[in-house]
Amino acid sequence: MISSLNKKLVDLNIVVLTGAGISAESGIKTFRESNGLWNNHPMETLASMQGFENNPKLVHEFYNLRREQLKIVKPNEGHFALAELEKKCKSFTLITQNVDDLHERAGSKNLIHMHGELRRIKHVVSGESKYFEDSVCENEWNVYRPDIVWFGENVKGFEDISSALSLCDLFLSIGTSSIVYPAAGLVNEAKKAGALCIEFNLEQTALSPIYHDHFYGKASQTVSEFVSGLSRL
Ligand code: BJW
Repeated sequence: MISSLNKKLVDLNIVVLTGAGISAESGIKTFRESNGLWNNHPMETLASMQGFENNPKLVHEFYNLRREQLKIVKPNEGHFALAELEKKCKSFTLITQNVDDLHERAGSKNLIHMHGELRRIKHVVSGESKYFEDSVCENEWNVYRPDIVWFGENVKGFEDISSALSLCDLFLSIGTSSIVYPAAGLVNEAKKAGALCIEFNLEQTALSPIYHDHFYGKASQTVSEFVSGLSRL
């Protein structure tokens, strides 16, 4: 299937979309699987402006805990393989839905956090965003919110995402359930540009039939093996 690209790796424009599955083996829970992050709460309570306005304490405590967790987790082979791939092709855009910072810690450079970042908070009135590693304390619960894209809010970097997709030869979707839009629909833009589209997951997703090829298994392994294979192109 890769040979159908008819190009050498140094000539390829690659776009990668990652989801919670790529960070699962680093110890960060996914959202929707059993024992996932949202098991104990309906997602609207934690991932919507209305949920935040109803209970800022609950929402800040949830994100404070996850910010603390970032201090102990590390990137895995899947993150490192993508950082290596970036050095070898013509252009590389990594679009992540993840709010952790494991891609940048693995060395990825051209990275778009389309759903925001755990290590940023945003002033609720001015919208000003700042880097923040600690816990938001009680006297600031109504002043700042996590700089995370919640349901009903616009995703970040969409212009850059669209222009990367318009040139794309190879589109890889890794560790996402393909349930949340507009991220799930990016594969359609890649296909319009004529890209070869490949999905990496533990199992089939609702959008698997759209992809040209699939690698089932743990991303740390399947992505590293795939990148090694591409390097021989
Ligand atoms: C492994 C693995 C291993 C595990 N190896 N794989 C109806 C139709 C279409 C759209 C909509 C609709 N109704 C509403 C919408 C829009 C809405 C939406 O899509 N809703 C759906 C639920 C239907 N989207 C939005 O609101 C977006 N904004 C938007 O559309 O703006 C325009 C607009 C403006 C005004 C009004 C309306 C629209 C914004 C979406 C923001 C999403 N934010 C979240 C929450 C962040 C908060 C937080 O972090 O706490 O981002 S949702 C959550 O899901 C998070 C994730 O980034 C996102 C995607 O999840 P992901 O990464 O796919 O994780 P999982 O858990 O679902 O899947 C993990 C996968 O990994 C599984 O498949 C496993 O098998 C696999 N896996 N281990 C490989 N080792």
